[in-house]
Amino acid sequence: MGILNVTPDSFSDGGKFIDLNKAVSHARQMVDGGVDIIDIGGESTRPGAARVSVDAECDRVIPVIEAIRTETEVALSCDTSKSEVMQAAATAGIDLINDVYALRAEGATHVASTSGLPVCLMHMQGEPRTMQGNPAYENLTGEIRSFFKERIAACVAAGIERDKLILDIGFGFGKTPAHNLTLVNRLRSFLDFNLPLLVGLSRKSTIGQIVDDRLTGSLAGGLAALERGARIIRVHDVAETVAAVRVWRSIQAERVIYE
Ligand code: 7PJ
Repeated sequence: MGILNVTPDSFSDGGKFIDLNKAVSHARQMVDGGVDIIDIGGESTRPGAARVSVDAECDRVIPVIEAIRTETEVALSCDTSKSEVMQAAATAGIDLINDVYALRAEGATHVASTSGLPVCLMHMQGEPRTMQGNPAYENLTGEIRSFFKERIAACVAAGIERDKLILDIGFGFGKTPAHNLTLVNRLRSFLDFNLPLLVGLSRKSTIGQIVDDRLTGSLAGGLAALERGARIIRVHDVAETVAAVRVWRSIQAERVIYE
């Protein structure tokens, strides 16, 4: 999954893709790099980021979704927590809802259910503005497992088919670096939900605390996640990730796939 930020204040892309032409050419570049899903987001969820109105978020993401949709078949997701944005994005032709708030916002389960789209449910302790204040867990994996159970039940109760759900530990969302790294290490303990696992650690501060070169660090982290059962990794650097994954997969398959 390649990240396409259309926020003027997102920490990594720093407003580079607020412009429609730039967003579309970034999308093309990801397609050329071998991306499977392009994740389009219009609200920064970095710690302390300002909230964005429904209209402002739609103004950012909907034209980008429509433009990319007309020129490529690649799967598109929308990174949003607002039901109105989910609805507009569904109408514009996305293939997946990616919600860091796990459909807890008013109306979100309803929109997801009626759209019939798959949904990624991410775990977050607290909310973006305050989540990095003092993240604390008595039982890290146990609490996240309970959260997933509760959200899966809420989604199923709202009419979303269970097999349309994807789970995400929420690397960096209300977690210390130690929590983040532990969760990737213990990713296998979430496999028994029998749902695809998504991990997003690309260029995040926990990676930056280990190494200066966040691209290389993200590649290593992404492979560690795949090795432990992640099915989707959410990344900024698509071509580099695809190359790394190709080598990992060749080893997995015990055969050379580049011939
Ligand atoms: C994630 C996300 C993540 C999912 C962001 C950033 C922050 N969606 N959206 N998982 N992170 N599913 O990219 O640094 O980890 S925004």
